[in-house]
Amino acid sequence: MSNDQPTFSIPPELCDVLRSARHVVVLTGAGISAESGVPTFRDGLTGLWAQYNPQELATPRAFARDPKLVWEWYLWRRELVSKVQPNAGHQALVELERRVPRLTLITQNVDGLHQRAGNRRVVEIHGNIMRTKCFGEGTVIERWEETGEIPPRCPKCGSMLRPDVVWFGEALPDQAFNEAALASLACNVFLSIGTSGLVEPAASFPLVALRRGARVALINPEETPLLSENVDFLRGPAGSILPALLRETWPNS
Ligand code: BJW
Repeated sequence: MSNDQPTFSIPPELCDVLRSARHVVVLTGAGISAESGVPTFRDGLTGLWAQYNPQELATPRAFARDPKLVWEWYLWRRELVSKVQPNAGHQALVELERRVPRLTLITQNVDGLHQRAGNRRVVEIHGNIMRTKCFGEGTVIERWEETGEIPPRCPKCGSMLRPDVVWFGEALPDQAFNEAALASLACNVFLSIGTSGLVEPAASFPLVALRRGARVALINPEETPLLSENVDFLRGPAGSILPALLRETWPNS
């Protein structure tokens, strides 16, 4: 075998539990979109944006201080996301949705790639980069006049417009949070995929599932704080691990 092959083994017990699960929860983070060419959040930015730290741009304070900078950063990311395609990891989750009686796909990603891959129900806990809302009133805005002002202004109240994403210090959308929290309490299997597990409240969802007796697996090339003796660690890129997990769980299809 060549050295650059990912090395991972999938515990047969995980496949058994997955095969008979009534409710599976998947939590995804930036790592699942990395193989599509979307930089992860904690990787340094490249090119024009190399000098900035994403964690310092994704805050209401950064937007209030320099709205033009933050708006242009999101414009750059919107363009990037619109040019990339879902990868084998995203596709495997579409297949998983077909295989299990109930799948709750919770994503921290704002790139919409799960929906573009074909997952029907996606719980977006950090919003969606393609939507825009009013910074003053929080309402989603679909059309506005391009006057050359950056950021553009809300046609209803004149406040600045901003992307409809959740920044540090902001509350998650109620419905998405409730759905994610309830599913974590009720599932039989929880797969945490491509997330550093550093950002709350998402980082707590697999711990809730673990405490309630679910089988929890971590899919990531790197160790994360979730790793413990009670968690299956499938070490490697999601685009290889997820198709292998499906093949080994449902070998005859
Ligand atoms: C691969 C791979 C491959 C690479 N395959 N894997 C409790 C304790 C301490 C702090 C807090 C707490 N509760 C709340 C906080 C504060 C804060 C927080 O968590 N801070 C931490 C930094 C400590 N949380 C919040 O502020 C949240 N709000 C909140 O809790 O509100 C409470 C409230 C209630 C009522 C009123 C007001 C407030 C909001 C968090 C919002 C996070 N937003 C962002 C930006 C979204 C918009 C945007 O994209 O611009 O979400 S931050 C950023 O981090 C983004 C991500 O979704 C999120 C998570 O990152 P993720 O996905 O894990 O990415 P990375 O880059 O960290 O990791 C990538 C991983 O992939 C790595 O592990 C790689 O190894 C792996 N990987 N290639 C698989 N091929």
